[in-house]
Amino acid sequence: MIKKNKLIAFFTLVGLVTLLTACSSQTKPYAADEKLGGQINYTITGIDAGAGIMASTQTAINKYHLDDQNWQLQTSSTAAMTSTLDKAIADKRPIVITGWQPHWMFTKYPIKFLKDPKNVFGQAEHINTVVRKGLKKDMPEAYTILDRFHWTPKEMSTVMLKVNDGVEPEKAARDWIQDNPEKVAEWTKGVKKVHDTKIKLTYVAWDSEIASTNVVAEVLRQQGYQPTIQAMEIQPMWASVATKAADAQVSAWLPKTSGLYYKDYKGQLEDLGPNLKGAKVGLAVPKYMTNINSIEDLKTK
Ligand code: PBE
Repeated sequence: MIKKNKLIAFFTLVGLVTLLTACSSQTKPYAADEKLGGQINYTITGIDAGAGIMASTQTAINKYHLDDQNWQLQTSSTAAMTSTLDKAIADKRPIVITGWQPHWMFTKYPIKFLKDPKNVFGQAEHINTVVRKGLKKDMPEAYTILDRFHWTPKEMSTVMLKVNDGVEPEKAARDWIQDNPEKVAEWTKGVKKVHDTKIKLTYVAWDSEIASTNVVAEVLRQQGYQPTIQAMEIQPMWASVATKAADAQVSAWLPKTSGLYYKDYKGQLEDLGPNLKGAKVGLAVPKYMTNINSIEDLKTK
């Protein structure tokens, strides 16, 4: 009898130890002397499937031959990705994410871009304003403001951070406009006020686009427009302006990130050029992963 109890105790212990080891291997801090791939199940943590950065990352997986090791890109959302990043950083665990700037993830977390020697993501990006054909004739005031609208990554970040802190996007946009009257005056100088003219902007609900679209809509509202902004997937957003269902969008990350959509719809819309310069897209890791500095390191280190 005693023997049997001992045996049960022994196997319970073995089971417990196995369980603990299994759990702890998921929360193990980054080990520079072990292969990175095995530590994160050869997984890059991504965002929504339609995002340009997801297509570029898939290209990177192929071009850097990460597919030979069965590296995969996990689809989620920006919110899920940043929350996974948050938890990984809290435990100093390894993680590879799809990263871009401007975004508060680079302000809030100690992360770095990986070098991209094959230039899959491109050096720098700009975000363009794209309007429907005929807008200049139909709404010259809005056209002028949209054409002039431009700001810096830092200015965009101010609005993004506020929204991330829980402020309603419209309120964050109004606050920014109030704090930056000279900037707004630059966009609206000499433009006639209008009265209750409807105008529609479409966007994808990425933090950067929530910020820019709300600021532009608010400026147009103060000019006398009745703006509506509508969030949708990236492809319908491009189509909405091309088919004139919407008047404008300020979310065209180029030349690479939205490049395919731009190519498809170029002839059916008017490109007003950059509203923001100095954006960047790529893969990123926490800075404590000191030996991982290039996308090539994902395969070799
Ligand atoms: N982003 C942010 C988007 C554009 C805005 C880089 C995640 C993308 O299409 O990938």
